[in-house]
Amino acid sequence: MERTLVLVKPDGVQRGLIGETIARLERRGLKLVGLKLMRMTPELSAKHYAEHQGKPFYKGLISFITSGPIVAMVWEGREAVTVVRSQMGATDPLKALPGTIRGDLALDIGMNVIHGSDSPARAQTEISIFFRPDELVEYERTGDRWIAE
Ligand code: D4T
Repeated sequence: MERTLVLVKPDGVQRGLIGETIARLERRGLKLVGLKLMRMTPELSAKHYAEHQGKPFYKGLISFITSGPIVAMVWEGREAVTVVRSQMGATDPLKALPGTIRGDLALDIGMNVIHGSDSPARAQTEISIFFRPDELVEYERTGDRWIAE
């Protein structure tokens, strides 16, 4: 089953949106298989956002993402990467549709509450940056047979 990395960014933690974010993904039917509250170090954030190095918003992005605790999670489900991306909404919350997390809960392109991996390959890399294999939990949920046939 596909897995994806999700972060509740420092703005989401400070605004009390951890529960809201988890609830939306959980209600959709995705399964939480890894979870930690942590603070990203400059080294970790440089690794995570390596593709943005050199871009005009890079310095601000690193300073924001390391400015307070985040919640890192791994969610599992059929097409989990695509499902989370569509539920997050567009990077710029002003362009995100109502009903999405960013479209309902954010206004700023930097402070946009949530991160989700943008491809299955990226998800694997990102999960390995944030979690050791033994921190991910495999389990069955009794309700799973009512989510997908
Ligand atoms: P993340 O990676 O946080 O899930 O966001 P996206 O996948 O939706 O968007 P991204 O990788 O293009 O951008 C990463 C991160 O940088 C911030 N950002 C982005 C910013 O502050 N200014 C900008 O112009 C852009 C493009 C927001 C998300």
